[in-house]
Amino acid sequence: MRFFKGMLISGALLAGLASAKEITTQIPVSGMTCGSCAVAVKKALTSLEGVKKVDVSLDQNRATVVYEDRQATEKQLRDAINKSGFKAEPAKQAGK
Ligand code: 9UX
Repeated sequence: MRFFKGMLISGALLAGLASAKEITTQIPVSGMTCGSCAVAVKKALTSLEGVKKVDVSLDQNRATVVYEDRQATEKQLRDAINKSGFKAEPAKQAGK
C-alpha cells in the first residue's frame, strides 16, 4: 500500500513539474552604456508576471531571463526591454 501511495505522489509531482515549466532564455540587448542601464532593464523584466529570475550583463550586452512558460512569452520580454528604452536584438543561434 505504501508503495502505491508513493507512486501516486511521484506521479503528481511529475505532473506538476510538467505543467509548470520554466524556460531560460538569453536576449541580446543593445544600447546599455552604464550600470544604471542594466539595472533599468533588469527592473523592467523583473516586473513582468511569470518572470522568475533576471540577470543583465552590461559587458555582454545580454539579458538572461528565467520565466514561467504559461505566464509569459519571449515576445513580452522583448517588448519590456524595448519599452525601457533599450533594444532587444534577434537571438543568435550560434554559440548558444
Ligand atoms: Mo546608463 Mo542612461 O548611463 O541615463 S542609465 S546611459
